[in-house]
Amino acid sequence: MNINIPPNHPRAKSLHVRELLVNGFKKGLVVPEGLIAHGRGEAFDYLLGEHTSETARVAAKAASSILLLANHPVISVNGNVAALCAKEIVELSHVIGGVIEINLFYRTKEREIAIEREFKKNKAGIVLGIKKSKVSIPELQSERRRVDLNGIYKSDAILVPLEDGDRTEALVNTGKTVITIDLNPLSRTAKAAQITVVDNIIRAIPEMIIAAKHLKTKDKSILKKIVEEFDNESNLAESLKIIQGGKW
Ligand code: PTJ
Repeated sequence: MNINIPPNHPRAKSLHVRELLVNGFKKGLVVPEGLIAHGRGEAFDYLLGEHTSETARVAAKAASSILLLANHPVISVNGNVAALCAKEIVELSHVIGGVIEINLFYRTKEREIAIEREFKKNKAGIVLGIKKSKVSIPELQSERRRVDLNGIYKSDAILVPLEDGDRTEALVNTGKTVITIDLNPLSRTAKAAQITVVDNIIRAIPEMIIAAKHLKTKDKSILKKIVEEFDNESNLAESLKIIQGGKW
């Protein structure tokens, strides 16, 4: 059943996003736990005023700069990401010249195939993470430890949106530059990553695409300066202030 959301409903946008998740669940992309994770994100989004803050925009710009500067940038995707913004992830991967790799917490062959199909439907080139890999990230016990030799394993910068804390910390420990998108500025992932975009992924990825398209035309020294001037701790503190002050 697809519900009819009246366009003038005060929470129309948020209800549409819920429908994307529910449809993703029905298509076998999203796990039930993914719906719970979305609920948590939604609560923070409500407190952030459901729009992209200037603080998030600064982080998105730094994130795009890192990905453009990297030799081997990778975007790691899970079920929620596939359901919410597969098309936009594909566009971002093209702009930054990066690779998409499926990496699931609740890993099953069926989900990997369904998620790969979703990205291919949206014109992705190679989607890694399907074949059983022999390489893994040290320190991790879960199914997420297995990574592709030509993807996350050899990446120097990696975007891991909606990620769990253990894996983010393990990735940081490998020496890679880790970027995340997380609506919760207090999460372990938000604190461990070098760059955290505190925004809803449905707005953050389009923001990163705009920034990357613009920055791609600039000299590398400008991108390096943007990265040097970015401070994740104070950026997170700014997002917390927005939540506490309700000043959106
Ligand atoms: O598809 P799988 O098997 O890899 O599983 C994916 C989930 C999301 C279920 C898994 O990674 C998980 O359990 O994630 P966590 O640990 O609940 O973390 C998700 C984080 O993303 C939380 O901090 C949420 O606040 C945040 N979040 C949820 N929805 C959004 C979001 N951040 C940005 N945009 C969202 N739409």
